[in-house]
Amino acid sequence: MTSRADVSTVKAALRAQAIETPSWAYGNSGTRFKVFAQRGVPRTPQEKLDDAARVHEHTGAAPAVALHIPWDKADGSGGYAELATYAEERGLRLGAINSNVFQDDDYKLGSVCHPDAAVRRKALDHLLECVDIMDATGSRDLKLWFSDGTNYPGQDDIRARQDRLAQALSAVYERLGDHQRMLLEYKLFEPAFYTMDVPDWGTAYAHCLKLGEKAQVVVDTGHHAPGTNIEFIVALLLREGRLGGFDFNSRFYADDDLMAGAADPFQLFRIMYEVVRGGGLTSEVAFMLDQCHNIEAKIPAIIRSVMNVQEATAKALLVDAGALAEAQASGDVLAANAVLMDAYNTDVRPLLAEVREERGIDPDPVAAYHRSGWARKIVDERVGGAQAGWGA
Ligand code: PSV
Ligand code: MN
Ligand code: MN
Repeated sequence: MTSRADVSTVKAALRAQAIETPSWAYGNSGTRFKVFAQRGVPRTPQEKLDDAARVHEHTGAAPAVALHIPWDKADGSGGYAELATYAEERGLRLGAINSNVFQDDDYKLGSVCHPDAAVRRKALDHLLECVDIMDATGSRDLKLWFSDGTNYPGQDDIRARQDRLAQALSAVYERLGDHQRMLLEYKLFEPAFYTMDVPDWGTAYAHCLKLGEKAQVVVDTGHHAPGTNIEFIVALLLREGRLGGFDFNSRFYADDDLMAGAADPFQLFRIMYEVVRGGGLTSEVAFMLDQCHNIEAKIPAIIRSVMNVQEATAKALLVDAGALAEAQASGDVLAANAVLMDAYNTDVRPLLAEVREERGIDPDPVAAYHRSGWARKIVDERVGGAQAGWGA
């Protein structure tokens, strides 16, 4: 007896999936060598939301936009509440608030792990301000990524830095409202090259465990050593109830921030299979993109990324769970692997086209975007684009 998921269940799950896009992906970005500025990019947080609304219109699957503070500062009269209303009027909501304690000169030796208490205080104040912003925007998630670390053995005390980190996290945790969460992101290396203070999922998990259930780990797919089995991490965190979300992107070498599913669609499928298997296809797991489009057009690249996540999800949903369980129980290694590969090798594009048509969307979102004339309109109307944040 097999139990291949029926098409209507798969379609319902695909219709329910929401992928959050990052405000910074709409702006200009680049490497430390050069930012190739594109014409027509947003100059304000509002214009980023205008572009995000196009992505949602053409995919039906990108209703939330993550902000990065202070790149998306909204300190005008209506402030962040007004920005939230602006989003709502465009069929969007504001998603995770990303803190930024990595761009000031003060943070040369770290932020919340800095040896100087005054710098730690400044960083903590920013994190607390981010929770104030969440109150105004109605955002559920505070995303914490720390560039903190050291470059040389002996530069600072590894254990003391963990103590400082724990103190700051605990102060932020205490400030969270009942329905707010903190998502702690880890990164193997860069900008620090000897130790990062949150280098891996284990460190993030250990801190989250001590803090409580509102502290969850976020998996940025670009933040691992080559060859790391990310789906194992995902399976484990989900099993422990600590997978808060994803920052999806692709990497060939390190933190490349290319489009999700571009470098290794098979890995994305394996990750999404573990999500489905672990019951993680719910709003408790935030499916976010964290990408930079340095040389390609931004809006169609974000549409493509959303579609890539959808395709990996569709394939994961098509895995014949019954056949897989049977093969696994009987120790039939090849048959078990074949069940997974059958799902991965299914062309799900017609299925996703149907899902789009059923909700009144063009089955080909990229083509529909190109036909819409939006790309021309923003080049004509927007003069002088803003940087995504890096180097701004
Ligand atoms: C760090 O590399 C990171 O992935 C963090 O999520 C930051 O918030 C983001 O990049 C900024 O682009
Ligand atoms: Mn990230
Ligand atoms: Mn990153």
